[in-house]
Amino acid sequence: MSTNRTFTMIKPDAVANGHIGSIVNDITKAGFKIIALKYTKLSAEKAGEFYAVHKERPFYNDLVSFMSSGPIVAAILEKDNAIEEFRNLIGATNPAEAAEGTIRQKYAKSIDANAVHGSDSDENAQIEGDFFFSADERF
Ligand code: RTP
Ligand code: MG
Repeated sequence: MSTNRTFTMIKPDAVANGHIGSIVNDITKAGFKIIALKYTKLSAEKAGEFYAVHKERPFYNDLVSFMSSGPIVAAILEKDNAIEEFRNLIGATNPAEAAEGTIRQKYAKSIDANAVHGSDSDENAQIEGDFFFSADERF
């Protein structure tokens, strides 16, 4: 189990608003190494599978529909203490509550369209990375 990796997606809102380059720049400037990177789009079925853990939550259907509404960028990132460091870099789930200088504070508009995803545990980082990337897509 690698404790120094996390998984992220640049969500459809940030892609549509032209923030891919700025967000990748913020991520690499913060000291994360890119292990894998992909520009892709989730079908509604795949988005539902990815977010299955939230199935019983009231926002599940909106989340699945939003996450399959346009292309995303998926990535595996490496840094010491990656999960916590990355969640600090992106800020609170609700951008209105995200700290100054965080990715969500800078690029997100709402709690639904909140620019980026960050894994919440080592176990989920592994599962989420495996969802998008095969072994020969990691460097
Ligand atoms: P993420 O998984 O995207 O990194 O976000 P997170 O851990 O900060 O938040 P999580 O609780 O895992 O929720 C996943 C995504 O669902 C949307 N959400 N909406 N309307 C709401 O109350 C609500 N709560 C969560 C957000 O887009 C969140 O990123
Ligand atoms: Mg989460």
